[in-house]
Amino acid sequence: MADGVTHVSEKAKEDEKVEDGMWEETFKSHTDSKPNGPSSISLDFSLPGVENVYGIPEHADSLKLKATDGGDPYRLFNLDVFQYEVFNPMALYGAIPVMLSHSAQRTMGIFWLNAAETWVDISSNTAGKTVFGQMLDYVQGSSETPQTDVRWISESGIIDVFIMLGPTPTDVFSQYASLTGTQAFPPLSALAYHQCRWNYNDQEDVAAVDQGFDDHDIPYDFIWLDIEHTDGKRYFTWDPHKFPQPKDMLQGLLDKRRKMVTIVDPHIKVDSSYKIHNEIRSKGFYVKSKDGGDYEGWCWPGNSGYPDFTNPEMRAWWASMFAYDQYEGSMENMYTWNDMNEPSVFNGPEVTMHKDALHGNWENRDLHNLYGFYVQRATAEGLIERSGGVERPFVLARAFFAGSQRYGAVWTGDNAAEWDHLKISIPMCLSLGLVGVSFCGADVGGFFKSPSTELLVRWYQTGAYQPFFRAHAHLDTPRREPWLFGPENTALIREAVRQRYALLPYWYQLFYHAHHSGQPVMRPLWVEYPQDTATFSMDDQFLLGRDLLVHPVTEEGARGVTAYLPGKGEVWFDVHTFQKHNGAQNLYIPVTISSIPVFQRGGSIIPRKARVRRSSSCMEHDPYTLFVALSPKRFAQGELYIDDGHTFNFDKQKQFIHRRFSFANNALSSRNLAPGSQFTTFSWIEKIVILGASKPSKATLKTPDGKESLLEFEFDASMSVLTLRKPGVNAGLDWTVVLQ
Ligand code: NBV
Repeated sequence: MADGVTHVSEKAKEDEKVEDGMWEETFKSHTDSKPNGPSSISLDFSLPGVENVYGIPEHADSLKLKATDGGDPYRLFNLDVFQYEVFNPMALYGAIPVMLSHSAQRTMGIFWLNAAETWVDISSNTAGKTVFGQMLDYVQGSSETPQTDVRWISESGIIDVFIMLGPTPTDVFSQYASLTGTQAFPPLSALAYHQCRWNYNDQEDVAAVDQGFDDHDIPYDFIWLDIEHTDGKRYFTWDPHKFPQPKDMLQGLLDKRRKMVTIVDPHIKVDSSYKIHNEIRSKGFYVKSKDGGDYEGWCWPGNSGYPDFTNPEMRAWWASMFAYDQYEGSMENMYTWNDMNEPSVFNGPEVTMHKDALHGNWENRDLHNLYGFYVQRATAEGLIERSGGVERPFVLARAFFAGSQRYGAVWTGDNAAEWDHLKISIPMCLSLGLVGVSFCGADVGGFFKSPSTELLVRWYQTGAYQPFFRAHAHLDTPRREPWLFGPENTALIREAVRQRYALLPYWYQLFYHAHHSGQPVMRPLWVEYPQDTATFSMDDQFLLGRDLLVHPVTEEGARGVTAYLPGKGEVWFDVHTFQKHNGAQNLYIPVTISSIPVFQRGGSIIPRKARVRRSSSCMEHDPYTLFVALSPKRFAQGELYIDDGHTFNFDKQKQFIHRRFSFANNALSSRNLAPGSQFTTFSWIEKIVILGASKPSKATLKTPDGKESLLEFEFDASMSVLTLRKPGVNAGLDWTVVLQ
């Protein structure tokens, strides 16, 4: 008996240990009261035949996810992480609980719809096996089928899972889009170049930087103001000394057809003389602490409240604050940046909100990863409303969740001016694209620290071919506007930015498709070559749409890169030299500091605008050059999409032009892809460059009115490039060019 008693009391102690932290948990000086007790949900998935899984951003890791057995799982919990490490499964600013699996046979997706803290464990029976080991298995006829097992664990909520069966990558993208929506179609200018730093100091500084771009002949569309532009970190206000006349400043930009972004963070200064705070408090719109009072934490403004963005009434009120008469000094060329929307709480556990803080009846624990999503949503709705529903918004956010693509762009947060951070920007944006978020970018130049000139140049060259293209820098770093590194480097940066502007018609078309069908803009190669196992784990190159392959130089001191050109029987053309290369091969490309290796797929037609101007909107009516890259069978196809570049009229009134270009049987034609749509453009076709061509004896332009005219042309026999001069036909009309 005595023995038994001892036994029981020891067991009780054991139980207590096990239960430690289950009903109340302490983390550093923080206590999580766990009023509903311990909870968690979990489900295991076995994926037979699968060796490759992708997605579940945001992590600074390779595109192909790693087996985590033995190590930390991938964590999904929106956090403001200071100086994050690369190649690490730790949680970052955003969370999209969507994983894709891919094999040569099929692509599938798992959408684990849960916004609580989530962990994903991956194990694989082929992980860790060398290629030799795998070959040995194959030769010996090992009967073991490759398999990946995935365990999802969330702290609270219910099991709500969607399996997207594919079987193709395209199918998975549209299946996922049908659940969470597609990429918002951004204003065209948002796809151009953005100049940011923490901070542009005052109106004079903004004017000088703006002028610097003109003096150095570098286009840009947006200049950004970080937190220092406000009156004491009170968002929706301006520092009265540094920015006394915001409208004059905005008008100055407008006159040059340029725009501005100001930051509006979701932490609100607790200050009874601040209108925004008073209204939120009096309407009861703040998140509440577990005791029922307004939840308060430290952030930039000092003591701050956090509006409850999960409340639709709160969001409607927040949206109304962007009206021109509410947000004083704002104008139609001013857009918004939502930073710190994880939310960041400097004195909170892990620099975020306490899990027992309350959003109505919901604990933050249950919906934590959705907070940032709702901040961006309310802001985007505000920008739409201020224009009476006419204008498309542009909002950049740091935290995000599944579906955030509907409200704007995201960026990869506070990276560093290091080569590894430049490299990781590729898999980070590719992972986001796979799960719906096409509009992604990384701070060009790196946020923390100061880049070497070579790194800065390489970053511009890489960023010019990533969806969201913005330079940004920490407050404590030396200035780094593009012209501060000597004329040669200015020229290199100018060239990278100009390449971006020339390609804007193609970027715009890709975003139009992302908006329509959920297909990613920036794609891993396996999306287009699903059976080519050589493409399954590439972190250093990517496709833009189907037709451009980019292998930026991301190695310090590089003298060459090896790009993999996919597609047996296909050809690829170097877009700079027009040299033709066969797929599928590993191609060594010698590089200099000016090289940005980009290839156009034989069989495609890409529209560009060749004239350099101050901003994208200055290029609106400029003519197009068509680059026709012929397949080995002398065939090519492409598209052109045009609308006003900024309103919803493309959707509501079908005001757009969508053309199909086809080259076949020695004739190139333009046909309407969207009968019933209406739009007129001043732009015309200025030049047609045909790669992989042979020399014709004549080129005739035919229009539907029966008119025929001979076109001047040049033929470069060494490169097989045929250039047709001035077809001069309007870009919205039917036409055919016949080569004889
Ligand atoms: O608002 C200041 C910065 C901003 O520049 C950066 O882009 C954000 O990611 N912000 C973070 C807050 C402080 C960073 C140390």
